[in-house]
Amino acid sequence: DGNLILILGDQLSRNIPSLTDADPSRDILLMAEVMEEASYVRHHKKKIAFVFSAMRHFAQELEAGGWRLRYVRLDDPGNSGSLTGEIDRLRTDHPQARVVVTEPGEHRLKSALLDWAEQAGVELDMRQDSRFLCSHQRFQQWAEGRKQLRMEYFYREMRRETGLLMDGGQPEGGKWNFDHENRKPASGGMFLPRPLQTTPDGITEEVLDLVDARFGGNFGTLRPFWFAVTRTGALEALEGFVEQALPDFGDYQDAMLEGERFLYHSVLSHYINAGLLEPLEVCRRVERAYFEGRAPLNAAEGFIRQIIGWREYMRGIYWLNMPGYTDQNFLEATRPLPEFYWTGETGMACLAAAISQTLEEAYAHHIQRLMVTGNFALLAGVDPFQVHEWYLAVYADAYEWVEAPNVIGMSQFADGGLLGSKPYAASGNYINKMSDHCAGCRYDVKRKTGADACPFNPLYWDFLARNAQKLREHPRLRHVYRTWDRMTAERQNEYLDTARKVLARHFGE
Ligand code: FAD
Ligand code: DLZ
Ligand code: SF4
Repeated sequence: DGNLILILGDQLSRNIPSLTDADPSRDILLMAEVMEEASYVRHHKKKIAFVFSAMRHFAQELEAGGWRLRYVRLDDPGNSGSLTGEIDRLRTDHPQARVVVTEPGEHRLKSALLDWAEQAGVELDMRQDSRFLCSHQRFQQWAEGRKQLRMEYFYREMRRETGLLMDGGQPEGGKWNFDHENRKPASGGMFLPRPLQTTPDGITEEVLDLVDARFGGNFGTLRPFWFAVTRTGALEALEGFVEQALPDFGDYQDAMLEGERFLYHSVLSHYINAGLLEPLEVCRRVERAYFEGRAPLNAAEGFIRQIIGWREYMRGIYWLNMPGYTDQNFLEATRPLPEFYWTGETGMACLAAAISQTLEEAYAHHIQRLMVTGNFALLAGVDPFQVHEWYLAVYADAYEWVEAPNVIGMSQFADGGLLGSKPYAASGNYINKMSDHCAGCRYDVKRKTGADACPFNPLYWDFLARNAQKLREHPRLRHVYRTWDRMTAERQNEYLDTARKVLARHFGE
C-alpha cells in the first residue's frame, strides 16, 4: 500500500516535504474542510473563504496533475468534523497505510495528530516544514546560552545564511538595518497603489455561498471578496506589489492614513502563510528589484527583514515556548476585550479606522495592529489571552505560530520581554505623528486630561503607574518614569482620574 498524505489548509504548495517524494501512482492525498479547524476561533468570514477556496483550487491542480486525491467538503455527508476523523474514514479502505504529514504550524493541531496516532497505533511520519528558513533545531541552537533573544542578531545570521542583500561577507550598503530612514508619516494626495484585486471564479462563488450559509454570524463582511486563491494569482499580486508599492515601502512603513487601508504594504502575508508563495522566493524577487535599480535599499532591506527576520524569529519563539506561551500574563492584565473591537463603534477615530477595515478586509497593516488596536489593549490592561483570541480570529493571515508571538510578546508584553526589548506603549502623540486620524477625531490629541482628552494620553500614564513595580527599572522606560516622578501629585491625579473615567466608560467599572 502507498501512503496517506494529509495536506492542511495552510500547506498549499507542491514543495511541502510530504509531497516532494510522494508517488502519484501509489499514494493517496487527503484534504478536508472540517468544522474543528473552521471553528477553533470564530474566524473572519473572509479568512474561512480564502482558505477553503485556495484549498479547492489547489486540489483541482493536484488532480489535474494526476494525483489521487480525496477532497472532503464541509457539507459532504459523513464529514466527521475533524482532520483525524477524516484520516480514520479514509483508513477504513486503506488500513495498512502509513500517514504522512508536514508538521502543522500550530501546536494545537500538532499535538492532536500525535495523540491520535499514538492512540490509534498508526505510523505517523511528521516532517519538518521546509518552507521556513530556520528549523526548530537551528533556532534552539541560536537561542541557547543567550541571556536575551533579540531579532536583530538572529536576522543578521539569516542574511548571512541566505546571502540576501550581502556583498561578500558584508551587508549591502554597509549596514544591516536602514530602519531609521523608515519613519516618514504619509500625507493625503500621495500616489497610493492598490493591491491586485481578483474577481471570484465559480469555485470561489460556491465557497462564498457556503461561508454565508454556515458562518453568517462570524465577524467580518464577506463580499466583495478579492483575494487571490491560487499560486498564479498570488504571484501576480507579488509582481503588482514589487512594481507599484515596494519603492515606497520603506519610507512609509510606519505611516497610517484615514481611508487608506494598505498604503505601501504588500498584503501578501495570507498568501505566504497558506503556502501560495514561498517566503524565500518573495525575498529574492524583492532583492532583484533592488539590484535592477527599481527599489531603494531601505525598502528592499526593510521588507526582507520582515520576512527572514521577524517572521522566522516569531516562529522560533513560538516553538521554543509552546505549550504555555499563550497563557502568559506578565502584567496581570484582567479587563475584558471591549465590545467595540467587534463592531468598530467607537469615537476614537484611529481605532474606528483600524477595526472597521479589519471587519471589511480581514487586514490591517503592522502599525495599526501594533500601535492602535494592540496599544489600546495594552494601555487599558486587557487580558492578553482575549487579545490573542481576537487577533487569531480577525485576520486572514492569522495562525497561532505567528500571531501569538506578535500579540502575547511584541504587543502585550505578556511574556515579560522574552521576545522584544520594550512594551509598545504610546500616547496619542505617536498616533498623531504617524497618521492623519486625529484631525477627524472627536477627542483632542493635544489634551492630556479632562473629558475631551485623547484617551490614549491618560491611559498611557495610568498604564505606567499601574505597572510601575514591574516596569520602572526597565532600561528603555527609566526616562518616562523620571518624567512621571517629576509631575506634581495634583497633575498625576488628574491623569489617573481621567484614566479612571475612560476605563469606566469602556469597561463599565
Ligand atoms: P508587509 O508590511 O508588506 O510586510 C511584508 C511581510 O513581512 C508580511 O507579508 C509578513 O509575511 C512579514 N511580516 C511583517 N511583519 C511581521 C511580523 N511582525 N511578524 C511576522 N511576519 C511579519 N502577521 C501574520 O502573518 N499573521 C498574524 O496573525 C499576525 N498578527 C499580528 C498581530 C499583531 C498584534 C502584530 C503587531 C503583528 C501581527 N502580524 C501578523 C505581523 C504583521 O502585522 C503582518 O504580517 C502584516 O501586517 C501583514 O501585512 P503585509 O503582508 O501587507 O505586510
Ligand atoms: C484556517 C483553516 C480553516 C479555517 N479551515 C481548515 C480546514 O477546514 N481544513 C484544513 O485542513 N485546514 C484549515 N485551516 C488551516 C488549519 O487551521 C491550519 O493548518 C492549522 O491551524 C495548523 O497551522
Ligand atoms: Fe486616536 Fe487620540 Fe488621535 Fe483620536 S485623538 S485619533 S483617539 S490618537
